[in-house]
Amino acid sequence: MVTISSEVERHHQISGEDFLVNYVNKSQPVIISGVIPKWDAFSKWSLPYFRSIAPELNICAKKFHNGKIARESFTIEKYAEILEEYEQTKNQIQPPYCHDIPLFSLIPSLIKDVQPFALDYLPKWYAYKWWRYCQFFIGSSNSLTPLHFDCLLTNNLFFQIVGRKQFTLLLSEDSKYCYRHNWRWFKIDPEHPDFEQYPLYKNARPIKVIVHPGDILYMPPGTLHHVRSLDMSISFNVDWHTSKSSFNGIAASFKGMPVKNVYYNLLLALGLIFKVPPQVVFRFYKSYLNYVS
Ligand SMILES: O=C(O)CCC(=O)C(=O)O
Ligand SMILES: [Fe+2]
Repeated sequence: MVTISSEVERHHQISGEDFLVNYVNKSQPVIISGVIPKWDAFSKWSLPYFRSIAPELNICAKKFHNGKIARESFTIEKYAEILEEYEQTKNQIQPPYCHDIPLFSLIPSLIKDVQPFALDYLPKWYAYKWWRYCQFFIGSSNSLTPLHFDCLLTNNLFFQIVGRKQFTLLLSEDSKYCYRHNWRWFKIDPEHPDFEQYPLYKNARPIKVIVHPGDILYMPPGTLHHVRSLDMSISFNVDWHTSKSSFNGIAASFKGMPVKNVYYNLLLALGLIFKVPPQVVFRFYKSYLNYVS
């Protein structure tokens, strides 16, 4: 069954081959439903659950303000308390957003809650300890990730577990209308665009989609996204390369990609193009998961 959701196709249970041929190879975003809803994560995961299994674990949360990011660290115990209070009262300042956390590596018991994992959609190279490439996003309703593309120009499979999120997507060819700064961030606020200050944005074609629990959203390399949590939310993604995107990720050194990012792309290209085993590559790639910029 195929339905169109404001220009992003929504499919029920497509095969790995279909996904590769019709979406990855054509750089088309897609939402895939019906693949993961049987995961135990849907009945188990919540912030109180994470608190019950790892109360003392320290997690880093971010505040995005005027193009700058401030970081603060909390125990899960404290973070759960802050979010609970916010969801009950909704009248205080927006809590910081726990963003890009490798939670499966920090709490390995969570890995069994996402079985069988959607490995058909990833290159085989990622199958070995795939959870090491997952980054979590945990936050209150109204949390916001401002407009950006993913910093290594990877593909992104985004798994929505708890709550809904509204994504505003812009395909990479529209980035020239969005006023880029600092490699991967953009000055446009797609929810309140200021056409006087940023007139080129009139030419852009933003696509709004709502991602629900059980959905997988695929974003091709370089897709701009602005993400608003509509509810308290738990999600995670896998940023991954094909051999072609890893090559493009290296070539992006000529388009202003920071040297450190090119280094991580070189490592991934060693795996995807030259078949260096993941056990070897990951030793050097690991630090990326705490870097992400
Ligand atoms: O969910 C979010 O707030 C941000 C997600 C994101 O930027 C990503 O998956 O790359
Ligand atoms: Fe992103």
